[in-house]
Amino acid sequence: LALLGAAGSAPLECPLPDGPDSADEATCGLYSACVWEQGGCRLADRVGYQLLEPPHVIHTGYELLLGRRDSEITMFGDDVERLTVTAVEYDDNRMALTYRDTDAARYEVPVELDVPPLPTPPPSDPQYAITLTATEAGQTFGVQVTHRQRPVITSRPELIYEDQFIEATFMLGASDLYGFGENNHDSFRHDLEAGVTWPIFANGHMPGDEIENSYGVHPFFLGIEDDSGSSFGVLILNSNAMEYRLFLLDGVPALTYRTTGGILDLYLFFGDSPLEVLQQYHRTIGLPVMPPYWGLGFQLCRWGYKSVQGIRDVRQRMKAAQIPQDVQWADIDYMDGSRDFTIDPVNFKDLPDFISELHEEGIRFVPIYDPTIAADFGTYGPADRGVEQDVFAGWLNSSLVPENQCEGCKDYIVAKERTSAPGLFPNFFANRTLQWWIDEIRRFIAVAGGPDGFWIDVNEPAAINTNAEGGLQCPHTTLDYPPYPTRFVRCAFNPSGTVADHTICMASVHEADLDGAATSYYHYDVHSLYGWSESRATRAAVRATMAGRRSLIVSRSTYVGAGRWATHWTGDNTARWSDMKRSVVGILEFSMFGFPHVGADICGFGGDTSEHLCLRWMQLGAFYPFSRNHNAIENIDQDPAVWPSVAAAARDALGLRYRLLPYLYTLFWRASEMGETVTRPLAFQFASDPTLRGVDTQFLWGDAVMVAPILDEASMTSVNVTFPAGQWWDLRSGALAYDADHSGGVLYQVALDEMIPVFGRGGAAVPTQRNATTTAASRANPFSLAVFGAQATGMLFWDDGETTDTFKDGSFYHCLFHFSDNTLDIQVTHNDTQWMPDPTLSEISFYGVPSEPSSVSADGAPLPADSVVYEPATGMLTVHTQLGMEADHRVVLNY
Ligand code: MIG
Repeated sequence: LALLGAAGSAPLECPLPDGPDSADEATCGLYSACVWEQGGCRLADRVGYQLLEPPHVIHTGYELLLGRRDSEITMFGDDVERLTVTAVEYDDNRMALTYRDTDAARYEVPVELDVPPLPTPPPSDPQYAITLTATEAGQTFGVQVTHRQRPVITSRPELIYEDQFIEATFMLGASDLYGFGENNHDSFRHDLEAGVTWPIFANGHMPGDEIENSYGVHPFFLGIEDDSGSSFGVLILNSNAMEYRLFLLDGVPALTYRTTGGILDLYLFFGDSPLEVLQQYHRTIGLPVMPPYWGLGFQLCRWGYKSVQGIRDVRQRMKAAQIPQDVQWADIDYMDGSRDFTIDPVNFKDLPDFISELHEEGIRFVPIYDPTIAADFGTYGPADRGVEQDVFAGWLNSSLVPENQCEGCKDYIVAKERTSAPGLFPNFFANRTLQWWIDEIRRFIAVAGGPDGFWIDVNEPAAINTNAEGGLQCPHTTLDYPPYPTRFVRCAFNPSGTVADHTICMASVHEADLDGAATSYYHYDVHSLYGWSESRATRAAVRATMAGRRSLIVSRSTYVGAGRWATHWTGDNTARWSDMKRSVVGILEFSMFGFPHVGADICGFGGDTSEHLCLRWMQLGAFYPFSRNHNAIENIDQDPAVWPSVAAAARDALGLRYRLLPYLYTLFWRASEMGETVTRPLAFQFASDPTLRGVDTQFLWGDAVMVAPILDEASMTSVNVTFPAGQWWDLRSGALAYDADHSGGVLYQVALDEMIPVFGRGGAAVPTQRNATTTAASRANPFSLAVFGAQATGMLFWDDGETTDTFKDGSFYHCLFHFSDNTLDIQVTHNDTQWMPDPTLSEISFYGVPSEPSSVSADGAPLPADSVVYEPATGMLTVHTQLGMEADHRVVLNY
């Protein structure tokens, strides 16, 4: 409680709509909640709420009734007079703190969280405790949550809760803070000294170098509290335009959170490590979808293929260069007039034939879909059927409908995207729209004989001419012109300076009935859920049309929980070294957000790439969980077969990726069943080493494989690798690279024709498979195992790689590896091997064997001497075996 008092003293900045730089005495004087003091515009002390009656203790926490401290002062008016705050303890690791208007219903995010239904029994041994600073009527409200006695969240009294503006500041018990997005962060850990205010609101603009809000919305952050790695996470479940600022307030880490609607709804997660917190978070928002095995293969795309023959040519040179490829993509080029569900009748007329050619080779095809439906009535079925079934988003009321907006467009909202005609926007919140979307996809599959996956683009949703000169002007309601429009409107890329820049008007409406009760949403509230709703509809279409196949849905705009249905790529980066570096931050953040299958456009989307950049980027991208090279129209070709040097680098790096796929796939299974992460920062895996907290130029796959990419043009042939304590082996040479009980750095020279360093961690046993140029072929190979160090553990999960619910239905294989005392045990826990064309463990590599064993035996029988190879220089022992994987085995190194 003492801490609360201290935290309460430093003044808070007043939220001026034009930003802190607009602060002057006159502007400050416009707001009765603000005071001009010492040359700054501060929030008045009287801002906030007080208890109206003593707290009610409910069996899962508290219920509190609050009233305003001073009803004479306001920021933007329409203050909520009475608030009901509930503190709910769900279980030992999770609780919620929810602030609602006592007297009126407000919009709440329609995303269901997986928390126990109330009333839930009180948790037996919560890691956290809630303390209230006020207990008597009339006292100023404050709440503090401690995690194992340490205060981690302490509310400041100056809470503002108005119709279109909510602001809350919390003091935080951690200075290593990560998360919040989607933003183009340059570093993974937040820089509290810089204390930047970042907007969050779905936006389709190409990310640049300024402070920007990007495609998706994830109001989730995590703090590591101390040297033990003890951590907490916070989800602020809200979907309105918002902003956050992580900064130092009188030297103490703090968060100021502002949103423009909805409610203030905090979910708190606690764990002994960051990974535990993320597991709690992923379980709560919905476990990520399991990608098909082929989705882990290399994927090739570009915008600007001129014809089917153009794609065939690229495919040919990929094959000639023997570069692995599992998926061929097609951008809007294949469409007729950029319209969904059509095929260009001239240049892409043989697309269906091409899709079957790909299938014969074991390659998959993923085309793009835009949400916008061209208003080409009479000649374009999807639009006609859409109007007939009333699937498009309309206006708040008919008085807002612009005159003559387009013939046959009824009262729908019309905006321009890339289609030849004005575009209509499907309202994916309605069941009838889902049915229409499923039907259109089914019709397209019938014509094209594919696709295997769905690339759902520009679903922020993007509309290029809204509020632009000569474009559609949104009506002047408080929805499109809210009193506090957030920092978004001041972003460099927001030329109109409005909330609806580059998207549809906030005054449009979505009728909704997906979860039973019919309601309708203003676009203002659900704008950032548009990609979420399209992901959900597309997943429904996959279920309805693809007979139990997982498929792959890759969405540009995402929201909390959409990882259940779709995966993500980080959008329109630029072919620059700085964007390559930033991509590591992006994939680490999306793994936090529950999107383990994520990657950036390899070699860069915008602008021409260069041979060296593309070479290093192919090497890094070979270790993106979602590995796709993609390029914008009019840029030079950048598929990896273009340059012999890049082709060689791609063969090597993707070769290693394909060898490691059984391990990577097992990680994806663990993510989709247990909420684990696939790609991890060193800070989260080795959380008790505070020196690793800022490392964001390297990453891990699970806990066993560490990738150290080359990210700097200035040092294109060297990289300083940070090693966490322990033993690490260089997978390129098999040599021991690091062995210490503390972390440290080692400088590596990496010539342009050498692969970036990738390491195996001492203590890990990693299942692998001989690589091939497709996963269809690599899956047919026997398995291998890499055992790092004198003691190691690991596991393998395997199934058909293709159909849904294999784990639930028991159609899978699973085994455990355990090595110690020179004895390797392979223990089969579920022995359905029918999906393994060759269920044999044919090679085991032991890294770090100090001396040559006299013999090696398998299941008690010595192996022939020529099947055991020992390299004294590296200490690597390779054992060739023929072990059937359906049964347990024991392999012993005899001395
Ligand atoms: O307005 O479909 O982010 O990957 O190539 C651009 C063309 C629309 C944006 C996507 C990008 C894609 C491009 N799209």
